Amino acid sequence: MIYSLPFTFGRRELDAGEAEYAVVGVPYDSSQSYRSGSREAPAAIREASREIEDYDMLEDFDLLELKIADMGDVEVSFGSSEETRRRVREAVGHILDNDAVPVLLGGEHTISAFAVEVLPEDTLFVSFDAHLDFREEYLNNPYSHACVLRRVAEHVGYDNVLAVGVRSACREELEDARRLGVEFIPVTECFDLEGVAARLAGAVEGRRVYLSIDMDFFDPAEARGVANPEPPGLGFRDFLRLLDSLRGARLQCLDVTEVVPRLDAYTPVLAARLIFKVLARYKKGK
Ligand SMILES: [Mn+2]
Repeated sequence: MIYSLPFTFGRRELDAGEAEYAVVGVPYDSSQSYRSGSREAPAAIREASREIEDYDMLEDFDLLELKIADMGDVEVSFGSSEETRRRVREAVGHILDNDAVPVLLGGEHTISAFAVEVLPEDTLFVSFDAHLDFREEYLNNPYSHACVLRRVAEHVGYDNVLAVGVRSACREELEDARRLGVEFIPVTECFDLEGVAARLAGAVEGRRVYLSIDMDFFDPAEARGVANPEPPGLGFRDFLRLLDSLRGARLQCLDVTEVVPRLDAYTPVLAARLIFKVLARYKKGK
């Protein structure tokens, strides 16, 4: 072969109709309030994914067993969040209609609120995130990334969201979350890994799960290239332990958000590896 192909996730060339997992980039970062640039993340995560070995030695698993199609990016409508929201819904709906699991590359965390709207209302939304993101609105914008958990909860129900690793919230959103019965696990409780793993396993068993990973869940020492870094967080090894506890879930959708590649060249590598780990563990568990 003389020519290299355009970057696809993991160098995959599968058609959507044959895929179990469909990767879609959503280069949307219009509401990022501190360090912007996550619109560059889908390309950076794809580039990193090309360099990951097909055989995962630690999992004893051939990643080529994962039938992945790369659909490309949703064409973001800059200036119209409403139009972008409509396009994300359409893209995710199309993948679900084809019986594949959408794997969304953010973009900012807001994309989860767009995507979840086409998932069944009894879906459990499990978010790994440093932030509670439960504001009614932020800077007059109800679709700010600081409001994502609230928008999601309005669709799936307040008792169908679970935020893990939280360490940043304003007093008002904390009170709202408690009053409305939203379950969240502060990062301090996550330091007891075995305890939180058992709690997660119980929460997700047999449930349809939307797994949303905001990369600021990790300690900034491991993931520096994020929009709103928030120490202290957990490490990748800890995350892998928690991932084991999610085996009983039925994965409906996965997203990885808030990577800002220009701030750090490693964070997209971590994001790409993490996606393969999630899919490999689920595939092995089947
Ligand atoms: Mn966050």
